Amino acid sequence: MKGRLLSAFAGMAAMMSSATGWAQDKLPDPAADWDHLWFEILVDLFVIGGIFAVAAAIMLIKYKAKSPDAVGNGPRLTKVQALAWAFIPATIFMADDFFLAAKGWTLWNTYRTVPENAMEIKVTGSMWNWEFEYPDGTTSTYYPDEATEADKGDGLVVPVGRAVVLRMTSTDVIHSFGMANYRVKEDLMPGRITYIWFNPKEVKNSFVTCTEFCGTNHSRMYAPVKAIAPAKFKEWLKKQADA
Ligand SMILES: [Cu+2]
Repeated sequence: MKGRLLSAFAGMAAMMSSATGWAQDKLPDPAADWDHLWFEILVDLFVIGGIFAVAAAIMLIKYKAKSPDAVGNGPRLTKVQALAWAFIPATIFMADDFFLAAKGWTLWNTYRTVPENAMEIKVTGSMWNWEFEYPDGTTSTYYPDEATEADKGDGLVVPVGRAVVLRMTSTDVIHSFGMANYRVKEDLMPGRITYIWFNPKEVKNSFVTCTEFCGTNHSRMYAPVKAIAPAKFKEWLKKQADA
């Protein structure tokens, strides 16, 4: 437990130094931070869960009634001892919960703070399609049911190494833009503009799915998300403009 507390303090110190690290020209990586926090929550659940399971098993065996009419003789605790037994363990376990909750808020802050110079792409959700509009007016979309790749479209294409902010709205019902790979999800609503940002740090093909049931073709409302090299992205944009 001492080791856990120490590592908790080390974590807090690391968090503070990473908070000052914001000033440096380094792009935050919310997806990696999300994974890190999720791992810590799992460790927390299993370690604390394990402690309670072992303690429960030991007490079940050790204090099992030897005969049906056995009368227990538990230790008599003073008021101070009883309170200490209740509050000290509770404080230790709660400290870890508060620590993880604080980390969650810190991560949420990262999610809601769009880095400067992020590329803005407008996203319009409609039954049942995503449309992406780039700063130069280029649009891209994806229709999975079309016969040829060309007719389907490219979906969301982004250059690596730069933050991308999506400003999103819907023309009809509530949709939700979910990119599991980038650990982001946000609703789109008619009459409102919502946003998410992500950091495509490596060349990778992933996809976006609608994660809010929005009618009969909800399950067909997906599109590829292609993070490509900046030079290739430039080429792609130019090709779209020429088409
Ligand atoms: Cu939808």
